Amino acid sequence: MDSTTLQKFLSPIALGGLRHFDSIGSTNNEALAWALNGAADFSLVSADEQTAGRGRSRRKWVTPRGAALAFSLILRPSASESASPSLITGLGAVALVDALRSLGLTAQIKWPNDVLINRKKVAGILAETSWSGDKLEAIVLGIGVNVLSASVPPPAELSFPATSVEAELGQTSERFDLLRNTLQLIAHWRERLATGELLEAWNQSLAYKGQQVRVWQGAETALIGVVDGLEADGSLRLQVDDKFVTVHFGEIHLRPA
Ligand code: BT5
Repeated sequence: MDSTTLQKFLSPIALGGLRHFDSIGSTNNEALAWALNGAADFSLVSADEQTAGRGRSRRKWVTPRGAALAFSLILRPSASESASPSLITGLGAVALVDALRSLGLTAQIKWPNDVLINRKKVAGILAETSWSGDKLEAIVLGIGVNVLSASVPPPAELSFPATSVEAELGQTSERFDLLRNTLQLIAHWRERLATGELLEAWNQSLAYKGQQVRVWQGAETALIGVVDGLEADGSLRLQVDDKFVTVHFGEIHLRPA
């Protein structure tokens, strides 16, 4: 879809602006640069292909041409969003889970930033912040979704099993319908961020609830505990033996134990 057609297709959504690329390095990089140059709230960068898509800690995110969704939304944070920027990852995840549900798929959120279907990763979220001194100027919410089977990287490139919407549905679906629906749901849940409803929905879709997981940060020894739920700022609460431990956002890995 070219830029003009996409603009029209997304017209029911109050976007601050739109930049759509056939191919780009990373939509998050473009969005961060645009945010520095005055992008309005809810401006969108999307691409048919990323050649340098990023996950956390500069890990690679694979987006082959025409097979996936790769987009980044620029949010100019309100006071409550500035107070809890970590909820923005949950905002993207909950919206996507809802959008997938409307396709008939049950997805879960593997804390902190993966969306799973049948225990396989269908999407990854990368929320990044842009600061001016101690003022949070913008949050870039980057989302990559494997839509067609061709978007799933070979197992050798993966640290966790992956899937696509097509593989899980057993049929193809229209990428841009999913994009429009997800953006509408992001706008919907954004209004419910400060009320606690977003956190409740995130909690409800949390993967491994009541199950034992291993969580580790960098090279630290893994913490083994049972997933209990989320704290008010989106941190993960684990039950470790007879006490609760809060795991904060950061360079975290979580796996079923
Ligand atoms: C993520 O990081 O899962 C966040 C991915 C965010 C991608 C979006 S696309 C739009 C925007 N622009 C960007 O440049 N990024 C965002 P992390 O949890 O660190 O997971 C990265 C790991 O996922 C890699 O090390 C691979 O093992 C795996 N991976 C890479 N591509 C994948 C894919 N298409 N499907 C499933 N897993 C993948």
